[in-house]
Amino acid sequence: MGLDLVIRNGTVVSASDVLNECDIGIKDGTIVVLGKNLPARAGTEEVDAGGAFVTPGGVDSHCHLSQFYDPGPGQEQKTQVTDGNIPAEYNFAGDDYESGSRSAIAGGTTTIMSFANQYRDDESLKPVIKEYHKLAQGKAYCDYSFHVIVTNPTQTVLKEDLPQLITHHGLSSIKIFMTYESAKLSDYQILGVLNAARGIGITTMVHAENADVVEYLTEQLEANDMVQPHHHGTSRPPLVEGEATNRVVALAELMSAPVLLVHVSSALATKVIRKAQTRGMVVHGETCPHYLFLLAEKMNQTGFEGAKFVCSPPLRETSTDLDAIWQGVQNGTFTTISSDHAPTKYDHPNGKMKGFCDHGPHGKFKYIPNGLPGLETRLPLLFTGGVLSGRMSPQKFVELTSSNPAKLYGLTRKGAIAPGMDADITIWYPQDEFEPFRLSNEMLHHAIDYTPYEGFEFRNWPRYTFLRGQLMFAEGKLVGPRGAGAFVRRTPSILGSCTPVVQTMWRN
Ligand code: DUC
Ligand code: ZN
Ligand code: ZN
Ligand code: ZN
Repeated sequence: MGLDLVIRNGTVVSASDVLNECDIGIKDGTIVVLGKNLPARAGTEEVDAGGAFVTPGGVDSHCHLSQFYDPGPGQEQKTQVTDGNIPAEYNFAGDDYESGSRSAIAGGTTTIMSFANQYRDDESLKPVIKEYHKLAQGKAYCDYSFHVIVTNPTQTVLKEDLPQLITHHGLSSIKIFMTYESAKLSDYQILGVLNAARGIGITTMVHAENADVVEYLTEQLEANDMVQPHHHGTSRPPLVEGEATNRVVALAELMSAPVLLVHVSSALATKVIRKAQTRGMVVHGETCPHYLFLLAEKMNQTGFEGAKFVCSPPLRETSTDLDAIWQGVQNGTFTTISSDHAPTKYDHPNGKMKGFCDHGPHGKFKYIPNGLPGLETRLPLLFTGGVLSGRMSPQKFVELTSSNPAKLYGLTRKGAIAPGMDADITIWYPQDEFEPFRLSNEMLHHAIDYTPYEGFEFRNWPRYTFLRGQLMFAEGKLVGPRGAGAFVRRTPSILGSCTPVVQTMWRN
């Protein structure tokens, strides 16, 4: 067996083990053997990973690319994009598949899952799935899949599209919203979605915030001229997330359906999830680096700069919430840590400044697009602030950033360095050879004009990123081509999807 590539002597980490001085043999983009002193033939490439951690390429199961996820209060949703390019008149302020996936690969992430957002007046999910294939095809630097956001759960969606989602489209997850005028579903609609998704292997991701509370508090704040960016946080206190989390867990229990709470930010929501798990429900939690490393004070800056940190759920006020999220990471409440990369440029009329222009002397937080950039920084932040700071073992790091998201969303060839898996591999620097540095946005590969982690110290960074055996990123430089990334079909979740069935009279 002639190997194409051997990665030598690395400290190879899986979700369960750390293998010292281990070689990885790769053939045709697949890992075929692990061992010591693997043989090389003429033509076998060799990479020295001595003294360095070698981890499976990151799987980022939550990012928003080429997406107009919330047009903002009183604004129409954009019409459909049909030719695979975002029309110039959209004056798009976010990341598309090219810039987003470029940023992912430069941060050690080899698979991303982004969203295909059903238009509110579409009867079916099919058009938007087609549209997102066009938006992504040929542009990506890493592999990708989609979650479909269901904003209009018609009978076509529930009875035709969802049952075909896995078999026909290779997609095994959907996302629903409990907030945002343009996306939110009623409890009645949520029950319908959960009932349709249960038993067919589809994971339902839920954005849990109470829409009415947000609307009410926002009105009260506006009446008192409390409209600056940091009041975005005031309008969404932890109870907003806690109540909605509790409600959707109850709805899921009624339907015996698995759910995944995305971007969990508060102690309250974490506790609700933990309790549901303890009584045997399949309730997964996802959190994000910004809820582990940033607090609400970031929104409280001079001028309008606080808008750079506006996301939903918001950054929390005190370390009580931040510590509870860390605890949830450590005790297994969270299944995955994703970036929730949902960026817009700051200095752009459709970016963060949209909340300023034409909205009075302080701007108005309710017009600021929600979301932060974070695809490229997710792994390095967690490596420095988790692994190297002793808050997370290397195995836990791999579990939460790669193995679990792969299993949860049915990516059967991703998330592990083992024979038969795709050779998606991230090699870090040997720790004693790495010069710590402070991050500045110019070092990043996204299309965004800021990073929330400006000035943060990093004590390691991915040195080489391989996608199916192809070197894509090396020592700070992109070396692989645009279009190397491909769409990956997914299977049902392989992380358990059998919440105990509540006996019902109404369902036969
Ligand atoms: N939800 C997300 O998942 N990302 C950004 C904003 C939001 O509301
Ligand atoms: Zn969300
Ligand atoms: Zn104020
Ligand atoms: Zn998101």
